[in-house]
Amino acid sequence: MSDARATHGAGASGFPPGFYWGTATAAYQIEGAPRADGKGESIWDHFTHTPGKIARGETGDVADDHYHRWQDDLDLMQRLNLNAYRFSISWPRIFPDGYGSLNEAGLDFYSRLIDGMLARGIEPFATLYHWDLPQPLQDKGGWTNRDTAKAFADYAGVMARRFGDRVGHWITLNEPCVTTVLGHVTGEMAPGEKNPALILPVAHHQLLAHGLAIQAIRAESPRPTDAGITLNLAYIEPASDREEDVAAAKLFSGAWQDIYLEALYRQRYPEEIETILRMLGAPDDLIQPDDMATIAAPTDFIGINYYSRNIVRAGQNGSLLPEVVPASGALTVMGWEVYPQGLRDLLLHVHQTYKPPRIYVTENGAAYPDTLAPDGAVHDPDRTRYLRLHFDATREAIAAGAPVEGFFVWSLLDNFEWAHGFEPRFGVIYVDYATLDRHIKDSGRFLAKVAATNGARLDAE
Ligand code: IFM
Repeated sequence: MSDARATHGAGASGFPPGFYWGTATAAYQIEGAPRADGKGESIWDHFTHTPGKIARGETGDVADDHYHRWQDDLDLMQRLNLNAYRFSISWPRIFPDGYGSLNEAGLDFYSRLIDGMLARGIEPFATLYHWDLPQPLQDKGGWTNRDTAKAFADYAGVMARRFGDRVGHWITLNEPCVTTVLGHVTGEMAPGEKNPALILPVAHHQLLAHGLAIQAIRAESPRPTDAGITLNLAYIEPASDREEDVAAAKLFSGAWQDIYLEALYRQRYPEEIETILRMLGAPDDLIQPDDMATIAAPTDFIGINYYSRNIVRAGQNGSLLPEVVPASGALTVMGWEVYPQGLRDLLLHVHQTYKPPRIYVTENGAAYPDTLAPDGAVHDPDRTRYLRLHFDATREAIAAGAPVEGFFVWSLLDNFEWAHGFEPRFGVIYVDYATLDRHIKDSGRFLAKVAATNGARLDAE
């Protein structure tokens, strides 16, 4: 949104005045209520109820019961002094079949949620797709089917028409690379396909969906709006200077993230990556005239989700597939290396290479093994340290010119971490899954001080 608060450059704390301090969540990970008020089935409802897919057989059927506790959760955000909230809208709550008949009760839920944010001085950042594709669309091929992109644009247009008076920030897709690789190649995420030939079709149709949705949002929103996409970017380095490792890192980076960046900002797929992906089996007529121009239409911002660094080496024993070297050093519960300088360098790389008008860090955070003390406290110094280091890295990137205007911690609440179930706890608020009670962790109190001082109190405990 081209409003007056978008002033680039650092304020006294190192963060621009009006910087957005928020948390991020996703519908399937927190809402529960999978069939409430006419909601349709999503691929995650389906996948989690398929035996053997999720650790301990857990599902998001209840999750944090945010669908019924949203007012308390917004109150908690207010207690944390947050001025923004990145949430996702569940497509099958709005269109149970993915398209066609609109479910007004689903719209009402988000309408109340948005009003609740605004009443508390919290700016809504709505993500339209955080992986919960309506199952009826999956039954027609999901992201392998070009029609899914059109259905997504229709849904995006309806959202902008109905909520655009109150929502000024739209994120089309969250982390399309995860849908592509983990959903269609390794199969560890919904829909659980294991077919490398799907990489290019699934990536391309998601990007097309994004481009068509940007057009629809702009056409339908009743006021000028801020619209962009969120990518999950890792800081990728080769394991050595050996030619094979350098080539492996390039291939990994190409398939994981460069295809999205290059398509969005340069209207092309990196040639060598496209060649390899086509060799894996993409159809000849996949990319139709005007597709790349649609995908690369200018956006108002890029959202970057950053967690860690990946060191990549050539596949062992003659394998052509690059390998990620197991991380060492300070690791989170996910086995991810704590590498804050990667965030600074990535923000600067994206700024200098692709020049987006604005950048939001739309996710950053860490899972650690938290315990709830009898007095209700949760002492999580590792998470506080992780956040402090990444806030600082962001401040350094801003000082070096990156137009970063908001930071969303992943996550508000402990929640359903996809195939890992509930074990990894990412929240700055602890959820006692036996009672669903919430307890602000020490890291949440730290975030509250940072947000209240616009980053001047990074030393606060
Ligand atoms: O929980 C996920 C989220 O859904 C997308 N980004 C990464 C998070 C942590 O794995």
